[in-house]
Amino acid sequence: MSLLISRRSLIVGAPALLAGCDQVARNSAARAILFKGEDMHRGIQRALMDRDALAREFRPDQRSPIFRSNGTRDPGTPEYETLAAGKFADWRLNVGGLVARPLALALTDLAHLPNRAQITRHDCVEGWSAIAKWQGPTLGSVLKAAGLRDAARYIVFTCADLYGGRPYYESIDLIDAFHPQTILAWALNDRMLPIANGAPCRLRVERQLGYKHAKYLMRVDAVASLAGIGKGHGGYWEDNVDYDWYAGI
Ligand SMILES: Nc1nc2c(c(=O)[nH]1)N[C@H]1C(S)=C(S)[C@@H](COP(=O)(O)O)O[C@H]1N2
Ligand SMILES: [Mo]
Repeated sequence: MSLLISRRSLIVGAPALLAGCDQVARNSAARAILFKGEDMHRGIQRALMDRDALAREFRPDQRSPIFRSNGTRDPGTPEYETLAAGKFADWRLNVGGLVARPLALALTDLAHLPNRAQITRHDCVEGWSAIAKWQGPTLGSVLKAAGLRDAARYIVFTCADLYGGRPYYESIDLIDAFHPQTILAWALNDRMLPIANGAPCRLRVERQLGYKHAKYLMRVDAVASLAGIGKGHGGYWEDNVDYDWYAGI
């Protein structure tokens, strides 16, 4: 394992390629820690992929005429209805868990953090794709503001909706959390995120399949382990069906 990881770092870890990336997950020592405790299969799969590579970005004219919705199209709970009726002015994204400074961020706070806009292709496991422009603060900038504690290994996203009666949640590791294209999107194609697509804020984690892109975000928590969350497999589909936790594309 460690041999694979350090060889991979030698091949792709050229400093020029990594300029501007966060250091936390960008060296072999950090990777060795991140992979510790994971099963061999998962660790090797991830070690062999170029986790730092950027997802392809497209031109504005390549965008899909419509960006469809999938899964929950409206959480419809009384709490969510109240937030939506107030145009999400009272919504707060709570950032907590293994952080030094828990945060409660309003939409205006998200807009004032370092934002990134990107035109990317969304790939759903069910076999459809669509290209759209997304904008929001990088998750990395939010986590830096909160100050990750050393024990943090995963970021867990808690959503406002139940899908099929069960809470939707997702999780990613720190490599994806600090990937420069991983953003908390509040805008889709230059407009506020529609309810069907996860208003007021959803995750974009561009190197993974659609089900990882949690919509209707309410909480972002740093954790040391996924064991105590849901049924312990790290996400709605991972727990309730048998989808892979790491859905790399
Ligand atoms: N909270 C929540 N997030 C979710 C889902 C959901 O049902 N609830 N569906 C997932 C799936 S399977 C896909 S393909 C995308 C769809 O995003 P869209 O509705 O903007 O097309 O959201 C993902 N995130
Ligand atoms: Mo999906």
